[in-house]
Amino acid sequence: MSWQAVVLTLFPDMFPGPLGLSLAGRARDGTLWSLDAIDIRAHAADKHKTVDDTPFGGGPGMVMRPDVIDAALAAAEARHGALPAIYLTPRGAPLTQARVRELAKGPGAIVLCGRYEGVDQRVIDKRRVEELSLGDFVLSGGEPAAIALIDACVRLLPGVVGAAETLAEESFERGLLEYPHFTRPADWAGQKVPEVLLSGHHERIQAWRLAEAERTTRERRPDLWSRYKAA
Ligand code: 9WO
Repeated sequence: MSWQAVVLTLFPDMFPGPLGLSLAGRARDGTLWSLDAIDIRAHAADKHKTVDDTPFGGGPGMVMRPDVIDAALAAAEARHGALPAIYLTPRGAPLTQARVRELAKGPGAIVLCGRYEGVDQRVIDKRRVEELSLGDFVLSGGEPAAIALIDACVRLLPGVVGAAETLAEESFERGLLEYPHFTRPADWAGQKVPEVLLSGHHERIQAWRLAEAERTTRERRPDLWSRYKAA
């Protein structure tokens, strides 16, 4: 059974987008993973296809109606069976590589893309939709975040990325940021590649890479660094 990505969006034409190219695109032949973009507007009840309304309590913007989102989620589950449902929002819990790994190991995910100021909280709660954030910033909608989340999951599916060890070595698996990468030419713009990387001495190269991953993490992400040191 291939990994099922189901996206609920007001802009189905945004998909597959980048997911139709490169690694993810080649794997999307239905055997490794599949993508279904469901138009939320198709599940609006009235003849005007209304999907939003003004916020109770006043304030700027509009809110997506709970009945419309509920109907779209029901259609997704009817079509694809029970899948974890995720709502990408700045209000969400931080997405982690550990959560990505869990999702990639499962049957797939329904990804709800909000627009306007967001989705009525009652349908999120009723359907126990998991609220996740990619970072502390606000997009114009959830679609770019959905593409990122699906890409992060698809690249972990068996057979999508060639050398499994490439993934195994990923520093994130160890809770560290990646070490810096270099390629030819060895001398570029007067800057040379670190000598150790040209030495062919694998233990020294591995030690240098770990030291660089630790240095970068300590300098840029004290939160990750303290967790790594405690582990
Ligand atoms: C819109 C808006 C308009 C006026 C005043 C305040 C406002 N807040 C928002 C807003 O947060 N809109 C979001 C748009 C609602 C959920 C979907 N959208 C979204 C998701 N923007 N950014 C994300 C997102 C998702 C995951 N990780 C980071 C950001």
